Amino acid sequence: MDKLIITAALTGAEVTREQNPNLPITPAEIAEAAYECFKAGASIIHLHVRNDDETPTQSGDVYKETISLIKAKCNAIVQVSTGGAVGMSAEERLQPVYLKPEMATLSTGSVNFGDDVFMNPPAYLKEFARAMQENGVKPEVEVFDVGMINNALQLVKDGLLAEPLHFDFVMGVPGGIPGTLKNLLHLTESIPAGSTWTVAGMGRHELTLGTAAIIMGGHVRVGFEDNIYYSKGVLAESNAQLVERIVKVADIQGRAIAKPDETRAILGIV
Ligand code: KMH
Ligand code: ZN
Repeated sequence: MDKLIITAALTGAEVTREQNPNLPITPAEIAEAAYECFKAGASIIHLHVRNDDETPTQSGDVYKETISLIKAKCNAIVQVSTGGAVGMSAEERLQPVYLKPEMATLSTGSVNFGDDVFMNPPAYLKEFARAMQENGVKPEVEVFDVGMINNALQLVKDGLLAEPLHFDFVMGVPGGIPGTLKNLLHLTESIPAGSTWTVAGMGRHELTLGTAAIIMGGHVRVGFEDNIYYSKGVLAESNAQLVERIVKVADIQGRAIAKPDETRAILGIV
């Protein structure tokens, strides 16, 4: 089994300070949270940014500032979001890709997202994949439901994505695939041989599916974007606390943790 890649999803676009007062918002707060997660064992930082009033933004300038603050502290891989927030245009969402980060997310299908719809029509898929290809960015394919795997394979056929693919199974979003072990098994059996995968379980699914991934040879994403609780009814104190918890599970299972350069080697990031 490869060493375990831990991704820290620090802020997201939807969680508020009212829900968890420890949510990092400003570039400096996000960079500090990234550094704490790096020290705890995260090698990838899944990055969203916010305006000062907490609203989500895909501003290239805010991403640029945040990335440079993170890079000044550690060598974690920065994976920018191209999902942004529901309702944003393709142009808005693509802005951080032009900064040529090492990685970016690529959602390969539309999905109901709570009361909203996270729109990813076929034209977006092609446009986003092409932008990543042209800017030398490694995509992480975000799979909110099983049909999105096939959409990614179509992009491979179209010459817009290169194998081996790296998938993130985002499970337990209201409107997406439920966060069950049976579904995780089905997803892992539906991707091409040689692919790598990580799992982002929403809420209480973060720990159960993360534990399963550690045992199955997959990788794990944790953080406030997906889960604001440490245990039932108890808010997490920090993103790093969630990273520390999954590191403990990996230790118990005897799975070593990948450092950023080891993660680059596993994912073929040059
Ligand atoms: N905020 C969600 C609508 C991504 O980062 O690429 C989309 C999202 C996925 O968070
Ligand atoms: Zn995200």
